[in-house]
Order: sequence, then structure tokens, then C-alpha cells
Amino acid sequence: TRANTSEEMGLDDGALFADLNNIEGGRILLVDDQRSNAERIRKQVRGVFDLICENDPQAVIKLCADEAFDCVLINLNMRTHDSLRLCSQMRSLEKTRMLPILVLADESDEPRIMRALDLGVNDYIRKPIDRNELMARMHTQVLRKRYTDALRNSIQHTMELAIVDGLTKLYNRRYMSTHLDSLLAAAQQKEKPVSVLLMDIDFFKSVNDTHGHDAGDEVLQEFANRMRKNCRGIDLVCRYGGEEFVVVMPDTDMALAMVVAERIRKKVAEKPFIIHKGRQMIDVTISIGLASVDNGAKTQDELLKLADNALYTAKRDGRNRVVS
Ligand code: GH3
Ligand code: MG
Ligand code: MG
Ligand code: MG
Repeated sequence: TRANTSEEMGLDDGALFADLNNIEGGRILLVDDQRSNAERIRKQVRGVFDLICENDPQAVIKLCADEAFDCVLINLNMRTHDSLRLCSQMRSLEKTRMLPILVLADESDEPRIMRALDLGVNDYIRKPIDRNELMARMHTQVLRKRYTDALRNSIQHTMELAIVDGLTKLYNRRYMSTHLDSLLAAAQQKEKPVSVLLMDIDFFKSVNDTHGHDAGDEVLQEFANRMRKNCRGIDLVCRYGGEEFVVVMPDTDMALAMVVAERIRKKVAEKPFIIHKGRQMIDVTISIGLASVDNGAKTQDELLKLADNALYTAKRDGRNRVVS
């Protein structure tokens, strides 16, 4: 198993935030019902921002839900629509809550500017619009948006890595272990069975040796896909190590686990794995060691040890089989 580099862990801030200063191509949604205003602003931002214009507030809400914008520019003094109501709506809806809002205000409209700021808009510009000021304020908002987006993605990525394996997107060993512990505790109280399958791909080294390590990785991913399709909703599938996987099966006694294991074994062996975008077919089989609390195992370590012994026997007896 290769060690995770800090880059794979999503901890490389340099790469994540590198492109942040490049705001060219930023998408601005202008909300204005006066065509001459819109045309003037379009000229002012040309070459730096893409400007999309809309005047109907309901269309604005829908557009923001369907498309990605870096900033919304709202004319506070529209003739036909209530801009403040739109600002308020955008701040209360999930999809637009984090979207930067800049408002354009008539020079003397101090009260409306105050109400807009109170509703949570990010900044304002007074008319007549000075191009440099407009660009500077939009630049700030777009940068802030990019930065918070990158930060949020990075946090989400890190949280995901804490429970799933990067290559296969199956649960990782640590998550499985926590889950299995609580299942075993509950199983003891309610006297419900729990079974585990320990699976190991047969002759996986020769897949790597014959087709290359990348092909091996693809096989692991395709294996994970077959597991997702063929395990039951209540089962938890995890990547236990390099090419070893564990299925934790709640409420499942030895006999039922045997049926499930046999089905999984067949689903792997019956059709070759197609990799390299269809250019390569590889026959894959797995060996499975099955253990259950029926065997008398009380702790996780005992249960997995039993499964490991069974797996060893499956390998010794010729592979592509289930042993309990
Ligand atoms: P058997 O289990 O049937 O006894 O034979 P095997 O060849 O599968 O046995 P072994 O467990 O010794 O080899 C496992 C190989 O899996 C060794 C290692 O290079 C490879 N491997 C482990 N993790 C990864 C991975 O993430 N990607 C790839 N491509 N190979 C991996
Ligand atoms: Mg192995
Ligand atoms: Mg081995
Ligand atoms: Mg193996």
C-alpha cells in the first residue's frame, strides 16, 4: 500500500489556491430593468467579466440555482421590481445565501443602501458609476467568493478522506472499524448476529506485473463498483488494505452470510473486468473468508482473525472460493 502524500490528502494549499488571483472570466449577474444602464456596465467590465443580465427577480432566483455566478450586481432603484425584496430572498435561500451581492444605488438613496446592508448585501456602489471603483469592488467580491469556495471544498474533501478511501470511494478501514465496534456492542445486547467477509483478490500481483500498476488501480475501482452494485443496502463495504476488502453484515447469521458471499464471488468471476477504456479485459477472482459472531467471536479482533484464518484456507485450497 502506498502512503498518502499530503497532496492526496488535500492539504496542499498551494495547488488548491494557486489560481485564485485569476478572476478573468468571472461571471457577473446584473439585475437591472434599465437597458441603457446594463449596456454601460457591460462596456465597463468587458474583457474581464462575463455579464449576464436579467430583470425579473423570480428568473434571477432560478438562474442562480441553475448556474454558477461569482457575483450578483443589483440595481436598487429598478422601476418595475422590488430590489430589496430580492436581496432579502437571496439571503434566505440556501443556493444564494453565500453569493456575493453588490448593489448599485442612486447617490441620494442613503436609506435604501442602509436597508440593503442590513439585509446582508456585501457592498454598494453609488451612481454615476466610476469604472475603476466598480472593477475594484467586484474584484474584491469575486476573489472572496473564490477563496471561500476553495476553502469549503478543501474542508469537504478532508472530511470525506476521513471516512472514504480515495481510490475506490469505499469506506476506509478506520471508519469500518468504528462502525463494526458499535454493531458488535448492539449485537451483544439484542442478541442479533453480525457477520463479516474478508476478501482478497487472487494473484493481484500478476495483474500489476502483466498490465501495469495503473491497470491494477482500475481493477480495484471496477471491483468497488461491482461491490456497490451487488451488496445489500445494510452491508458496509470497505477497503481494508491494498487489495483486501471487508464487508460488514449486520443482522446476518452465518448461513445467510454464506449466500451473500457466494453471490459476490460469482459477480466478480463471471464477467471479465474491462479497463483501459475498453481496450483490456482481465479475468479476476477473489477468495473470501467468512466469520460470524455465531462462531463465538466477541471482539472485532477475534472476528477478523477468524475471517483471516478462513481466507488463508480459501487461498490454500485453490482460491476463487468462500470458506467459513
Ligand atoms: P494471492 O492473494 O492470491 O495470494 O496473490 P496476490 O498476488 O494477490 O498476493 P499479495 O497479497 O501478496 O499481493 C497483493 C499485491 O497488491 C501487492 C501489491 O503490489 C498490490 N497492491 C496493493 N495495493 C495496491 C494498489 O493500490 N494498487 C495496485 N495497482 N496494486 C496494489
Ligand atoms: Mg493481499
Ligand atoms: Mg496475499
Ligand atoms: Mg491477493
